[in-house]
Amino acid sequence: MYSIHSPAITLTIAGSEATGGAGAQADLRTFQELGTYGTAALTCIVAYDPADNWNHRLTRVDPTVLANQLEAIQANFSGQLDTVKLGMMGSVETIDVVANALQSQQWKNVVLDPVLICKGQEPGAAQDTDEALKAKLLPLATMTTPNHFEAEQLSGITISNLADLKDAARKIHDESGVAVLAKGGVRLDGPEAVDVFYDGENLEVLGVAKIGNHAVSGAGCSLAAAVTAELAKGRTPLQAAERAKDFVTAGISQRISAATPYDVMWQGGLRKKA
Ligand code: PXL
Repeated sequence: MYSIHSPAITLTIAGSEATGGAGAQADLRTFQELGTYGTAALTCIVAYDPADNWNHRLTRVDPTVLANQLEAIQANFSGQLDTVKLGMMGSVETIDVVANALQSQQWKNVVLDPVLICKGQEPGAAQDTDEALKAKLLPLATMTTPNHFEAEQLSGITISNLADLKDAARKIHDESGVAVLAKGGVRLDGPEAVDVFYDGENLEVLGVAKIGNHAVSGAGCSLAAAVTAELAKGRTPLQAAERAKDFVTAGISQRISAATPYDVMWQGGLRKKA
């Protein structure tokens, strides 16, 4: 005997980060933890180089191979899949394939984590990709989750304090029409890790006590993935942002130690202890 189960279906279009701290691996763990059925289409493969200060070795997935993955996922869950998260893209060609896939069906929620650079990468290395992301994917998104650096890039505002972060969130929303969760994280001074949510109506400051002053790998990916899972389950963007923040805070407080210069967040942080 069997029964048909219908969890919300979630999709991440993201890079693989082999150690599992970030990228599709973190997204899938988050999707599962929050009770959705996660699928993933890979855009690129990142392998840190332990012999070169953990710099990123990036291999792009052939755009046709990405298109094939998306075709399979969309056909398999046709009528059930209406929520997608966009992570690291890796190239302009990838962005074109993703824009096509987004336009090929209706979506309720398109969450863009505007990954411009990863920890350890050189800023400015991929200017074309960053511009294509802003021009082609941001207009198709319903919500975006820029970190401090990405919010500065998208808004053109230098962010030194909470007022700047609010201005940046407002500007990104006003220019794109999407709901914005702009993350101050540990980058802004003060005892709290502060994020700003703005959707054109509500401007909410989400703050929690900082857990140390070190960035933790996977927090950005997991936050956007948690927002995605909560939206897929029918929460509003603000509710999804609040729940995602709780999820990440618990995961950072139960971090996993690693040889990289940053620890890794644990997606099981909200689980009840056995
Ligand atoms: O944290 C951003 C990020 C996203 N996606 C992939 C990554 C990283 C950073 O390392 O490797 C695949």
